[in-house]
Amino acid sequence: MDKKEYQKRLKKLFQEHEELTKKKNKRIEKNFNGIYYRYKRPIITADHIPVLWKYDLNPKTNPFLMQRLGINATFNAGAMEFNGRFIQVVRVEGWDRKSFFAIAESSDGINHWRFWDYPVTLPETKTPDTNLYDMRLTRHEDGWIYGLFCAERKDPDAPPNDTSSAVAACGIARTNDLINWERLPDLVSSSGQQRNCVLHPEFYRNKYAIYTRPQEGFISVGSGGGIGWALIDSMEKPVAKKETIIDDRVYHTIKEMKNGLGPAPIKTSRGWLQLAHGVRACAAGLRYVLYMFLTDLKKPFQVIASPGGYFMAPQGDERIGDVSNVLFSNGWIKKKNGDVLIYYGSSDTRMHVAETTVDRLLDYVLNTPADEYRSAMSVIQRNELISKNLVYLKKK
Ligand code: M1P
Repeated sequence: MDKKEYQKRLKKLFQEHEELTKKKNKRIEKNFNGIYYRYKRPIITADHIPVLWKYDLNPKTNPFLMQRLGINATFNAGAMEFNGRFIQVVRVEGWDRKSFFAIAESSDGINHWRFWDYPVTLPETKTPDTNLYDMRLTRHEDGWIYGLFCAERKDPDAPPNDTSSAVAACGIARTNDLINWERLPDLVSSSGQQRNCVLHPEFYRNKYAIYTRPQEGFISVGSGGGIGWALIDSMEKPVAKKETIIDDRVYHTIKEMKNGLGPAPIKTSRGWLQLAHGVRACAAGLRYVLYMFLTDLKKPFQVIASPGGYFMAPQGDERIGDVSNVLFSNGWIKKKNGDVLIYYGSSDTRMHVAETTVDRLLDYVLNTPADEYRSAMSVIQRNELISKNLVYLKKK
């Protein structure tokens, strides 16, 4: 490539990236379900990754201006407000299939997401991690910001020809500035595998409380599963002596096969709003949807409202990606005015945002009928709604 062409391509790369980050998103008003608004375009994609992270810009060492370290996907981000800005800790996956964390920032939580200069450098424990992903951020009342994430390693007990068996553990790190991270030991629990662990923001009886997801295998939960609750004495030596399942998987529901908590819960006057994902198996593979429930303010392990069915399911382009038919959320932000921004990854490929309010979410969890587990009951629920509506319309 001659010098002129090289410079032209280089300029175009930066221009295209700039244009992408400057594009404004549009709220979808059509077919609003009264619960949340979706936005038209994804908010963070692999193309949002800075040019400097992918290309060697020196013509001497990269004469064809090739991507040297490509990015496959940007998804499943933790989120929080930090110094007046909206922050996502994005799971960034390279062409090499390794995920790492990188912080993207926006001034309104919806538009113009830009990555910080460098990805997060997370220290390792004595047993190096093979893959890290799905960080849940918690601003704990002890003053630290904690990140709990999946630390995946090859199963040391796997036979030599087994190159896929893995062990998932709950990795833990903390920070004050989102730049310098202190790595703490992984959570110790009696279950073989842990993913989807979330730190509750407040102490419970002077102990730290962690929502867990005990499972037997790396993919399958085996006889385990459900969203668990465990108390630990210290984050420096995190040991979950006992896990109690607070939200189980149930036959023929959206969480028949497995489930896992999403972000740290939002505290409201009526209880803790909880967002989770539920998984079922079908001919097309696993289907991941989001669902919600409410837990008691004083006993956050006690479910007090549990709307039936899913809250959000993959739609349109969201249905297609690296792992299709998946919605996954591990980040949301409650704004001071009561608005809530829900960040969700689609099909393990890109990030989206949905917009709602605490009031709407409370109405949703408190007034959506529960799953009654049988078709006949579903018909009764719907008939009741229709009859009530007919009476109301007649009176009007
Ligand atoms: O591929 C779908 C999801 O699979 C895992 O979630 P879970 O532990 O509930 O099965 C995670 O790898 C998640 O990142 C991914 O989106």
